[in-house]
Amino acid sequence: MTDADTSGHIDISNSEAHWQSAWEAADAFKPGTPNDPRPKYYVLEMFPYPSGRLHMGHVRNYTMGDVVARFRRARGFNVLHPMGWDAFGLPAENAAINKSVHPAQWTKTNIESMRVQMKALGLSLNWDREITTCNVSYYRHQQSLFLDFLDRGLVYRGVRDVNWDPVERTVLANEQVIDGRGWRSGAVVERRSLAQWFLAITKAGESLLTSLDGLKRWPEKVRVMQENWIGRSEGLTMRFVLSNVPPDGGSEEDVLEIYTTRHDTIFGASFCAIAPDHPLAVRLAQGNSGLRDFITSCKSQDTSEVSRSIMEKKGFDTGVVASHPFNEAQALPVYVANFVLMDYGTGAIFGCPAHDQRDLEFAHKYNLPVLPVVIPEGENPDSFAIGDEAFTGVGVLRHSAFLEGMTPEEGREEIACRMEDTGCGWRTIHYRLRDWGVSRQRYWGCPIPIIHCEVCGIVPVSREDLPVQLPDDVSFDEPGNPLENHPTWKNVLCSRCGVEATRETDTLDTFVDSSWYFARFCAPQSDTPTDTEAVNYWLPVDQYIGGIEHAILHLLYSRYFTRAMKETGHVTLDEPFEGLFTQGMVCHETYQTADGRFVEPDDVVRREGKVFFSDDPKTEVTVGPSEKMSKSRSNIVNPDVVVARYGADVARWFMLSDSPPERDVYWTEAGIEGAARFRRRFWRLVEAAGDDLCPPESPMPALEGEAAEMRRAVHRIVAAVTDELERLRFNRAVAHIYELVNDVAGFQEQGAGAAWVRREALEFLVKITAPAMPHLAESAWRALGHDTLVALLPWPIVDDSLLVDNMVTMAVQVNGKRRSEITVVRGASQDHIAQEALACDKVEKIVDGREIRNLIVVPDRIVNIVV
Ligand code: ANZ
Ligand code: ZN
Repeated sequence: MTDADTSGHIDISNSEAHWQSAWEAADAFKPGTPNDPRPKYYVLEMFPYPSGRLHMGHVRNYTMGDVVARFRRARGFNVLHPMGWDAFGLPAENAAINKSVHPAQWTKTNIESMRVQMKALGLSLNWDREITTCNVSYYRHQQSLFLDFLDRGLVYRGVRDVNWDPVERTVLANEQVIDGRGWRSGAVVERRSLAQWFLAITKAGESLLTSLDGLKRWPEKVRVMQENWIGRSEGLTMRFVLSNVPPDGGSEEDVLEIYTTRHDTIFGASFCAIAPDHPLAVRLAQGNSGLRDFITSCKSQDTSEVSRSIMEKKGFDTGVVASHPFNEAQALPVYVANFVLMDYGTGAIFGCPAHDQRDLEFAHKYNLPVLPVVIPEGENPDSFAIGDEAFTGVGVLRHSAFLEGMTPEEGREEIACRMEDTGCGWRTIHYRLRDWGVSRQRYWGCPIPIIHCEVCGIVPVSREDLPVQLPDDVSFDEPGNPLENHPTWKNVLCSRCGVEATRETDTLDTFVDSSWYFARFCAPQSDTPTDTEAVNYWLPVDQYIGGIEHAILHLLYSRYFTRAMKETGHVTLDEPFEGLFTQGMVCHETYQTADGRFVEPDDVVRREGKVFFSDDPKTEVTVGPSEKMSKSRSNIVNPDVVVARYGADVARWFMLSDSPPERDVYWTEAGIEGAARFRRRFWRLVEAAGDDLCPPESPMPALEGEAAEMRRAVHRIVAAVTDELERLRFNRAVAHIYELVNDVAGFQEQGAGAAWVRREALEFLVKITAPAMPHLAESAWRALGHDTLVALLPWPIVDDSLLVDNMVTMAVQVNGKRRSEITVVRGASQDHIAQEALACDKVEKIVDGREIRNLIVVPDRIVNIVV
């Protein structure tokens, strides 16, 4: 082991690896059992997808988690800090197609290299709990959870439209559809209805919404995003009587049920519209080829929220009319319209163009009346007109019969009451949240443990036949799902009746894999999905840390899954993550040549304030703004290179020091150099102190003067760092550590007291720096004459009595008039205070050599001088 040469440099590569093996040998990060007397603390970073390489975002995320883990351990907690791999998913299949490597092999190789990278960062992880979601030892339990959910009705089979790539013969995720075409084939994507598996998340909508309030240690913005995603809407379902419906053999009364949240605008209604797949539309299309064509044309459109708001609103007048519920004389034409969705509300609306932008665009296109009924304060109801923009603000209801003069809210109440009285309408609650479709027509995912039997229908695989293992021998040469094309895997005997049947070839959405891994980490070897004692002890996760990009889906799914696991007896809580922290991104400047090509940071050189392309030093490059590091912008800094050059501690330090953890951090050469300088300075400080320290564990001598002051400062800084780390304000903790280094460097006192205080200061400094720069801390601890590991030591104990402010400010009066003030040590002698008071410039001037007739000291408050 070579900690340092005489020049103050540390042999980074050797000493970091050395300490990593020392920690491992000492089992330093192994959590205690549920019987441990210490309070538990579960800290978790969102586990990575094994893409093959860590990026700086990972480094930032895991460094923060590691600081929390090391800090909590030192503070006396029993800490669980595990790591694993979210290992199923598309990129592995793409690699199989493009590079002819089996997804399992590709994934395994990637995991191995990323694990090496993580270990080099010195993360204090419980590697013996590692979980890999593509291992059958994990997904077998997921299959049994699926069956438990199925038994409880939490899983069901339904039909939903999917994006179908006719060339690849596969279903595409929304993100894989670019401008209506398959991302790889370029083929025009079709919509197809497929039977799929769903998790009934909407049933938990209310609970998922109301519990958000209790998540006090979650960022406000994440709670708001989840709230919007769940999208609770309180409205009214109304029945409209239809006429002019072509006879179709049915005898039911023809009514249309619509859903609205703006029933106050009912007197501004000018049409009704139904979704292209509404049963009435389907029925009417049977005898109407024009309508049939229109419906088909709607099928090819994307139904995302954004595209629906910007796409052209189109409709087809069915000829059917609906009578206005409060004005039978008014007949509203019924359209089939492309902006009405079947799976929201009732799939039918009444349109009020004056107060809804989509309805307005529709009305303009089909020349429907635009009648404003909500009139803004101060406008004349008879002249107020709507142009290209609907009025969605508040105002007073006009042209509205019995609602005349009411506020919109009063109007809604009145309409709701009247409709409920007549039975023509009822109050309804809808959620924007959709049930979670978990079927993926993919190979590289957890097989869904279901058999399709012609006799019995859908048959769950019996428990004793679990796991359903993915076959290894698959071919990616043909388009489509390799499980569909596999000659034998698919064919099984029905476990109920014994006839030949087929397996479900869909696999589970990888979001399922990541919806319960945090529970599995509590007892990763358990032969049931969770171990009751372990989950009851470790859950909830005390601090979860990850990117804001997971603010909605992953977190919502995990919250739902936890509820479903509770219902099926696998856990006893609803909310899996007590504290959530979302860190900012790692950004870097971008460099572009004149022809628009992005150049990597390593390929530019700076000269005379300009930046050039290093391959061709005459070519100047344009420096663009700092943006999230990404391949497409070529502004990535490779963690391996940074760690090799500066060491893990420096990378970690920079990640923590430069900006608040929730904000983006801008990677700069100057920044990382600054971190490296600080590390050297720290080390020199420890080395240089050598002879000026008392021996370790010496008793504290009596302290006074500068030494006592220094000790006070040290304790105050340690208290501040403790507080900042409690609140995850890493950059502020770093700032305090800088301050302490400066204080220690500037402390030049000699003598027994100073030697003792200096040692205490350095030892505290080492311990409070250890969470961020754990390797440096160990080396420094050795240099201070110890042979223990900092990783196993408790946090410094702050002497609270040193934190109370010791100085007191007193006013100085001369002849009853306040003239000045002095700051003295609390409890200072009367003589000392008198001297200080008389020595003030102002006081001296006023006294001006006159005789002091009286001088009264009111301790800690005031000095009265009479001349
Ligand atoms: C009449 C009306 C008048 C509406 C007005 C809005 C403004 P939230 O709040 O998000 O729940 N709507 C209802 N079902 C729909 C569907 N399946 N497809 C498309 N739009 C639908 O939105 C409720 C409003 O969205 C409803 O209130 C309805 O239009 C529309 F000045 O009814 B409203
Ligand atoms: Zn059967």
